[in-house]
Amino acid sequence: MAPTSLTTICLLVYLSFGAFWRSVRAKDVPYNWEVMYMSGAPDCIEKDHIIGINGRFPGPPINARVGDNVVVYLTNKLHDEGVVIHWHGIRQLETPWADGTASISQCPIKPGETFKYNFTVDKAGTYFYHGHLGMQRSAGLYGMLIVDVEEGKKEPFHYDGEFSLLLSDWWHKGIEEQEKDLDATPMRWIGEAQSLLINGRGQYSCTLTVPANSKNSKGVPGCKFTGKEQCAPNILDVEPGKTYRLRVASTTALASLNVAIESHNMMMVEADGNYLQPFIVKDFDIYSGESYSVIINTHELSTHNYWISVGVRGRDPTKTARGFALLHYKSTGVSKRPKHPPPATPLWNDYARSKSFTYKLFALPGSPKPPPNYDHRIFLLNTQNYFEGKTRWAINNVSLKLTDTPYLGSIKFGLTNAFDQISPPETFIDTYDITKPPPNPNCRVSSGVYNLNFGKTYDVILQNANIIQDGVSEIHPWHLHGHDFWVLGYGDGMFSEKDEGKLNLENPPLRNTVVIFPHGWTAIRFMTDNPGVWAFHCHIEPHLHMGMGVIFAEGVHLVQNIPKEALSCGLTGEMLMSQNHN
Ligand SMILES: [Cu+2]
Repeated sequence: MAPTSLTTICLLVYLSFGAFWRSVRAKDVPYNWEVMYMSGAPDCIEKDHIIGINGRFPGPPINARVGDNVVVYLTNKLHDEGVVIHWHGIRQLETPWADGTASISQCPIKPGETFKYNFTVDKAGTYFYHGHLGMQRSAGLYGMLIVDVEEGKKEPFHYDGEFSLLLSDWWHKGIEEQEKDLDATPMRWIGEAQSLLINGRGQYSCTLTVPANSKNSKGVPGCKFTGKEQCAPNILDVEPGKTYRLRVASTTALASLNVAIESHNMMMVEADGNYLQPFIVKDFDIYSGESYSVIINTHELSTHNYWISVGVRGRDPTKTARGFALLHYKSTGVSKRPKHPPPATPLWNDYARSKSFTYKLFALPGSPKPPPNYDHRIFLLNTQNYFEGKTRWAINNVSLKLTDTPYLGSIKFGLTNAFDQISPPETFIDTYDITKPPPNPNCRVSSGVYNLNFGKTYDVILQNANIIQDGVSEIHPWHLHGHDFWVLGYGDGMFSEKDEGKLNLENPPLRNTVVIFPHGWTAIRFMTDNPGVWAFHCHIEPHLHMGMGVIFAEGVHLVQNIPKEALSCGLTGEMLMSQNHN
């Protein structure tokens, strides 16, 4: 036998054995989910048109291990609207069609239809899932997604038990009305949330901060709970002298949050599924789209219970009821009220405090380092604008409008009529004054995409600016699909050459969501190593609704095996129909 044939046979044996081995190790984690409308009172106020899964709000958690295939058969039981679910933080390597972004990775699942999501979870961490069509996330379509390390492997920190806290903000007005208001001329702002929810529970009409038979200074009565009410707070049962991991994720529509636990320090150990250089805090900020794990040590001896409190930062918090959970020591009675009032949330507009926390986030030594140089750099200026009298958010003066055909299909099959073929600009004029409202408030609306070169290193400099109102700039948490990125740095004002030396190439944290502070910039670096079409957008639901995002396409020609069901709408739908007839 010629040596080449022998090599070929060995390779084939090796490949098939490799495939066999993978299929033995990888476990399918199947879920059958029905997305449906529900009514309920998550913050003690009855509301209908909550979007839940299998009769639950928030949706059921997914628990998997690294290497598992998560398989979700998602049936749309909504009456007259489509649905998709995005698996936030999962990179979807080789399965870009399972990213769950309507108009980008797939068509909305039609009422009555079932779509099979099937993807591998490749990295341990704290993730969540949520709706990614219109403002369905805001209506309650979300849940936790926890990925544990492989069997026999260990996390780089120890804990005896764990809890998940999924944070959200809650409006009494339904999303249909909110969307209508945002699209009105002039725009009617949705206002601040009525309450904050922890694992879908909050209190609006009563308060936990005073005993049941009294009222607080604003006249709000103390809550009377037996514990069975939907809006009764979460209780975390802990034992004295133990170590716990709290997995905290924020899926808020708008609010930036701060989390504190009375009389317990927290050690930050994980952000967005990546390990941090641990550091100790008394409280921490979390923006929409972010997740953290913190480690707490319970007291050796405790005769009472403690509040976990969540409050709003970066926006006026006075209209939004804070969220509370109870850290219950099993050594005490569960009904025993905490001795002290809940920890106060730091002043909402103390941005220096927010920055000092954010600037302390570094990667755990041994984490992947960024390439030392970039191949391409894109500057994205965030502005608030008008288009035909409607308020929009724009990036380099272009406001995103999605199309009916998923980009993944239209780019893969060269359907150039499906979206605007002119790509948005990769930079903006360097004389732009970010401290002032836009000189020309009108922007362009486009469905164009950024075509990124495959296999390269990209920098994105997110530049924040003043909104239409004088002297105001807002916080925006930007989330990238399909990738983690290194956060190289932040700064105030306009990014310039002098900031180049400030970029951290040594131990920048890897994340999938990063904040830009008012009138400031944030620099990130990532590799275009994941063929697909990926959204990069502000995670504030109404901002995205008003166009605050961009579309990155990379290596789409390499994408294989897109299920037909993902493309059964718009021009790809027509293409599939005509193929069926041939
Ligand atoms: Cu935003």
